[in-house]
Amino acid sequence: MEENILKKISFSAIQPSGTPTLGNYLGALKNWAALQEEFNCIYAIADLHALTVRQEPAELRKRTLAAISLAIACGIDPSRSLLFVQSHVHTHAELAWILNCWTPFGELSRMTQFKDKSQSHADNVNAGLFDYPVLMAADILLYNADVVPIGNDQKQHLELARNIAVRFNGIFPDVFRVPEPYMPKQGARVMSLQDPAKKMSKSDPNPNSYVSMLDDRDTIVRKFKRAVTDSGAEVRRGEGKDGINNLIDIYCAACGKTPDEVEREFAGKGYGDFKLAVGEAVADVLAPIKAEFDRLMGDKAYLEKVCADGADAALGVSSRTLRKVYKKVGLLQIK
Ligand code: ATP
Ligand code: LTN
Repeated sequence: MEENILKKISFSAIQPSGTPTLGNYLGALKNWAALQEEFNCIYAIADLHALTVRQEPAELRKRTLAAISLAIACGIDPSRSLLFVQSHVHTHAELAWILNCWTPFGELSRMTQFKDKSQSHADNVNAGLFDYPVLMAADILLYNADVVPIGNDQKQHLELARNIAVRFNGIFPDVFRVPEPYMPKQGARVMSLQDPAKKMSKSDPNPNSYVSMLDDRDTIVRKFKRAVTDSGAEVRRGEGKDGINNLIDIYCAACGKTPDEVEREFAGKGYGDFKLAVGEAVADVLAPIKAEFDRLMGDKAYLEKVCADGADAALGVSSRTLRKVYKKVGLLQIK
C-alpha cells in the first residue's frame, strides 16, 4: 500500500455473503474507488461477519476470492490501497474479544440489523449475529480510521463503534481514533426491486429483488421491467411512490443526472419506457466491470498474491494497535 502521511485513513468492508448487488456498488464499491484520491484506503472482505448466517463452505471460499476480484474490477488498486480478507488477519477476532468486554449488552440489543436478521434467520439466532457490530468496531479501530464509508444501513453500527471507542478512551486515554461516517450523496440506500420498502440485499432469497453486479444485460433489463412500482403513470417523485423514487435514484446514480433532469427527460413518457432506460443505463455501467472481473478470475495466482500481500501489511498495522490495547487493559506482556 502506498501511504501518504498527509492523507486521512478510510476503512470499509463488504461481506462475501452473496454476489454484490447494484446496492453494494452504488452505496459502497463505486465510492471506494473514488476515495483513493483523498484518503489512504483500507478495504476488507468481511468473511468472519458472513459466518453469522449459515454459509455453504465451498461457496463462501469462492465468493471471497470473487469479492477481491470484484473490488479490483471496480477500481480498487492494491498497490495504492490495502485490500485483504478479514480472516487472514487474526488481530480482528482478538480485538473484538477485548471490545466485547467493554460493550454493554443493552447497547447491542438496540441494533436494528440484529432485530431484522433474527427475524429473517429465526432458526439460527446465534451469539455472533448479536456480536456482529463489535467485530465491525474492531475492524475499524485497529487501523485508526478517520472515516468509514458506509451505506445508510450501517449508520447505527458505526455509531456503536464510536461509542465503544469513546468509552474505552475514557478509561484508557488516547488508544483509539474516533471514526466518522462517510455517506455517499447518491446511492446510499438502493431499495429492493420487488419490495421498495426494503433495502436491496445480496442475501435476499428472491433474485428478482436485486441486480447482481455480475448479471448479464438481458437479465438486468428484465429485472427492471419487472420492478414493482405503483398504479400511476407519470415519472415523478412523490409520497407513496417508493418504487419510482427508487428507480429515479438509481437512474441518477447511474447517469450522473439530477432527479429534476430525469423528470424532464421522461415527461409524457410512461413507466415502461423509463424502466427500460434504467435497465440499459445500469447494464452500461456494470458491463465493463464484469469484463474486468472475468479477466481477473482467470488469474488466480495474482488474486492470491494480492490477498497474501494485503494480509501481511494489514497484520503489521493492526498488531501495533492490538499490542497497545493488550498492554492498557493489563494483559501480561513477555519480551
Ligand atoms: P447482506 O444482504 O448479506 O446483509 P448487504 O447486501 O447488506 O449484505 P454488506 O456486505 O452488508 O451488504 O454491505 C457492504 C456495503 O454495501 C456497506 O457499506 C453497506 O452499507 C452497503 N450497502 C448494502 N446494501 C446497500 C443498499 N441497498 N444500498 C446502498 N448501500 C448498500
Ligand atoms: N457490516 C458491514 C461490513 C463491514 C464493515 C466493517 C463496514 C464489516 N466490517 C467495517 C465498515 C467498516 C456491512 O456493510 N454490512
